Amino acid sequence: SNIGVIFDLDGVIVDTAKYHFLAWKKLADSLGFEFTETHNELLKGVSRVRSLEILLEVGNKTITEAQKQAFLVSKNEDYLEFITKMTADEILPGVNKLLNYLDEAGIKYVLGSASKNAPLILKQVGLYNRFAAIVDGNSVTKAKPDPEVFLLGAEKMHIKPEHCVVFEDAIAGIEAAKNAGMFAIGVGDKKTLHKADYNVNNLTEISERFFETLMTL
Ligand code: B16
Ligand code: MG
Repeated sequence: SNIGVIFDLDGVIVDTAKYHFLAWKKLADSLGFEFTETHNELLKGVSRVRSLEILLEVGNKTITEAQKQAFLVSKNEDYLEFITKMTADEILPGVNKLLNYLDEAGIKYVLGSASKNAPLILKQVGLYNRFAAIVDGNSVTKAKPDPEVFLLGAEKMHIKPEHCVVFEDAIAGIEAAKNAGMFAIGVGDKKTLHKADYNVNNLTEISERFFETLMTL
């Protein structure tokens, strides 16, 4: 096939945002300020380090570099406690069906996530071996909205960026896809993701016809 697909992880394949929230909230609690689900929206698609910076801005806290490193480690330990309990039941609606269709149609797909825990999460839910490649927070130096993660994904598939379709739930991710010159599909709130080329609420809304049409473009 002449097209390739790149999937974001959190918010597209699984909902790990709820676990990030619980782990960040625990840190905020220990520092004595409130951290809400609304605040958590700001962290979606954003790197771990940047997430901590945003959290500290919310709490109006300044800390030392050493403390920062320690908080990043402890937050991830708390997060991993949730992640290591994940099962295939947590794969979001429409994902398995779409991957099956892509396999049948011979359309390549890779993961393009900011998470350094992406391989572990995919193993937990049994999807690790399905992707042609996993491009994640360990393989890139620049975070979304920089296009690096998606350009690397395209390279792994040997598909030109303009022939790649990206599924993303975060504003920074949609921007990254557009910066890469790709077709961006926003998964989630249409108003929030208005920069996307196409919008769906979840992957059950992507039909086979949709890809057949894309391939003829
Ligand atoms: P980690 P995605 C992102 O995943 C999350 O949306 C974001 O909230 C998180 O801070 C980031 O991964 C880094 O995750 O701490 O596991 O390295 O949406 O890019 O798949
Ligand atoms: Mg995401």
